[in-house]
Amino acid sequence: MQMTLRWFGSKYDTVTLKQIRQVPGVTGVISTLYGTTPGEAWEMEDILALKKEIEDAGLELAGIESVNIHDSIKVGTPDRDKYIDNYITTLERLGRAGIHMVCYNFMPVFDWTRTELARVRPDGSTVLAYTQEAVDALKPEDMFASISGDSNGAILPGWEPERMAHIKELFEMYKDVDDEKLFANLKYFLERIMPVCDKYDINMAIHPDDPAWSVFGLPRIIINKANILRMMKMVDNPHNGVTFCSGSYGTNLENDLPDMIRSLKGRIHFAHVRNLKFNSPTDFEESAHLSSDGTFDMYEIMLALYDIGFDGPIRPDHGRMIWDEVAMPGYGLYDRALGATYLNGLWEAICKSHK
Ligand code: DNO
Repeated sequence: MQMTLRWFGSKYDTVTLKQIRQVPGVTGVISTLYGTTPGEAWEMEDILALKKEIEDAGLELAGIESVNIHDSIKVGTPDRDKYIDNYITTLERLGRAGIHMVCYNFMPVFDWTRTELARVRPDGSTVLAYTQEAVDALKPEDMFASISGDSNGAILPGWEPERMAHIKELFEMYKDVDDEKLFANLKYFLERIMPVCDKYDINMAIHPDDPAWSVFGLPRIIINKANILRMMKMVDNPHNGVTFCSGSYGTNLENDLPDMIRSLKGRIHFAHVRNLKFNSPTDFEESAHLSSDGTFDMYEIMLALYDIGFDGPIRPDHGRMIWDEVAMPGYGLYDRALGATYLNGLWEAICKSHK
């Protein structure tokens, strides 16, 4: 596996490539072209400039998170082919630039959803948190405003204000889309992009829905073992793969994370590894990465990845805000660096004990 951190680009991130380079064991970053909107074809020169900037800092661009999918593709409207053509052009250019892993999601309207961006924990750190009760009390169009005050001025991935301004129209677009329709639209999209993925050896890695259940009555399908295996079978090509995100699948306590990992052998192309602490099955907060601070057995998760021969990029995921850092919630430097170091420690111990 290759340890990486997500990086939001020099224009948007408070964390620098130089700082990332100094986190022991981190050799790459995961990034994207910020400033592009879903549906457009990326320019080759922009891709190459991003890659060069990262390489000049002594790191590798280990993959893209995300090339986002236009809502017309998810909804399956008649103009979807135009947007799929643009997606294919982007993949072609990424392939030609030597980039072989692309993370994306198929969540309607909202990307990941949290109800608090700065819940204070007993140690004074602040974390992202979610309660179903808070969501149930809100109208979707008020969701963005209810959390944006705590974002430290950052634009959260998936919560771009331009999209949120059209939230009512977005809900309208999805009104006839149920789980089956979403599966069918995902299949259509994957079948169209697989030839270019085969040609350039691009591993597509779908990110799970977070939380792993329906919010605001919207359909959500990438939520559990049965559904993800259905998706793998539906387009049975190794380039149709998964971002295994422990914190997203883990929101549903019925998901057995190590078992899911083992069932996805050969199809996990990217891993997000983090821990959650549950106060009730529908009230959770993002703890430190250590097993002892949360609910998941992080050793078992890393062991399962080791057992299936996982060799893609991995990253610690959202961290706590600690040591007075001011950064995008979940994406400060300090706690993610601690997370990377901890995961590297687990991995070293697993490798040595298997010699
Ligand atoms: C949240 C992230 C998600 C993820 C997308 C993938 O921090 O894990 O926003 O990047 O869902 O497309």
